Amino acid sequence: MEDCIFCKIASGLIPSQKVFEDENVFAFRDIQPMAPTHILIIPKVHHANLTAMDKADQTLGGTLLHMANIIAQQENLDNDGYRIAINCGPWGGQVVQHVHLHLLGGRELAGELG
Ligand code: DGP
Repeated sequence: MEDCIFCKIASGLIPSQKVFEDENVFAFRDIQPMAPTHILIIPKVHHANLTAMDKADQTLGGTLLHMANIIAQQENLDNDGYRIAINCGPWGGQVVQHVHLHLLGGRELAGELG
């Protein structure tokens, strides 16, 4: 999508600290990290948010979750633990309108889910 910042990051138009890339998924470090490790995992195809994904996108959703698991292990987060979050819509705190998983770790996490 033309005006989407995460589409531009996934296509390399905007630079990022890339962590992982394959044909479907792109992962990069968050520009405003909330934890020592804060990685965003996105599909290359544009979906504005989780609500915009439907039954046909189930496999993609599973792929994103699987990649979060793999990246968490690569970043050595799996032993102490980590958090995966998806913000959806204004009350969910979503700012960028391209579906993304936050992978947070490297410290003990508290907050509303803690
Ligand atoms: P959310 O609130 O769930 O939409 O989170 C959006 C996240 O995206 C937020 O933690 C900051 C991050 N972010 C926004 N713009 C950029 C960018 O240009 N580069 C990187 N690496 N991260 C960005």
